[in-house]
Amino acid sequence: MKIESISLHHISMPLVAPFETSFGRETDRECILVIIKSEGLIGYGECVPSRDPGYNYETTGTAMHILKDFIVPLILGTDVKDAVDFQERVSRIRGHHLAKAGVEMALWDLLGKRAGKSLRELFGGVREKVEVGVSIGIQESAQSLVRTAADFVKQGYARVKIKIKPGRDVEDASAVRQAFPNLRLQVDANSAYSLNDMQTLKPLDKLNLLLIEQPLFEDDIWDHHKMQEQFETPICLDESIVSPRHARYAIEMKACRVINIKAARVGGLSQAVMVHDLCLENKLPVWCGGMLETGVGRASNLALASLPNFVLPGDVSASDRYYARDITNERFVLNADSTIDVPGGAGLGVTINEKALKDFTLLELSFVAKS
Ligand code: OSB
Ligand code: MG
Repeated sequence: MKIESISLHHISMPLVAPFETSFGRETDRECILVIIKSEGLIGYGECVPSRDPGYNYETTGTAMHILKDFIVPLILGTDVKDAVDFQERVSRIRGHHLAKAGVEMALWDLLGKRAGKSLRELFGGVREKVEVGVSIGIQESAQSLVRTAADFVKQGYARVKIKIKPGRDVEDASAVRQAFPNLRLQVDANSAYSLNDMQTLKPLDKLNLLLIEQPLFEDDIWDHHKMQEQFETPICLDESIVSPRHARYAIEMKACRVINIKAARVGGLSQAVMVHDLCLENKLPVWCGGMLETGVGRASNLALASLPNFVLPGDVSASDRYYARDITNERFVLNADSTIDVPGGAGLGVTINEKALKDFTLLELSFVAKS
């Protein structure tokens, strides 16, 4: 595919409610929309870093820099065959997986549109709707958390994840468990603890949780192995799995029993499929993580989650859980069985609301190939 032009839109969208994790609180979601034009087609991709380096080291600022100064020059005006070709070119750029993944997503959108196939078809997805849950940020108190959880359960979410941090862990999780004895419940610490905290966290093991997500350091795998040895509840890794190689390390070290797959974190959809396949071979269940995506990234997550080993509900909630107004014309809705439909149109299967995109854009950079 001849890459004729690339534009990068740094956007900021108001969330319907603030989202608080162990690393910070967001009221507006920043990300970068990548738009690539090629041979009469337009491909869209979403780079998901936030404004601040809380989840990992990338930010919208670092991603803009890596995109404009390194990734764009490697592909603009050239013929990019496929995702393998793209990954080979960007392999000389260390890290910056969220930046790379946004471009790969746009290339997949183009590949699908050219072939007249959805991403689900291109990846070999096996389901037309995927089971989803909701990720609830830290609330004012355990009582307000229970009220928020009750509201989402009433809306039809059959799986709830709550964010925890030191001082807001066992009490919060116990309160939700007490209010909902049979709810599929899990917690996510976003790297807020160390092995010294095991005694504090031990009561979580008695709450019948689906999993405990990323309790320890974001660059750690070995200590998670030590923690898993002491816990009955499966440990799930998010931040630590930054590539298929890291997934293999975690499996070999028995550092977790579940992996949360985010295409962005592992450097692109092609890498995410590799992590999926590796986990399938090793009988490790996976689920699709989320980064508060716009409709563009949400479509991508749904396509990925249609692969066979995504057997746990994903953090891919309905559009109205995040944004009153989105940049896609399509909005994703929750079905009565706690699922969301996988888009069936060519590529990502979404279209852009140009007016909304314009209103949310803070900065736009465009690059056109010399003909
Ligand atoms: O750790 O899974 C995470 C959001 C931003 C950054 C990290 C995480 C999250 C979520 C939200 O948990 C998932 C979603 O609903 O998109
Ligand atoms: Mg997480």
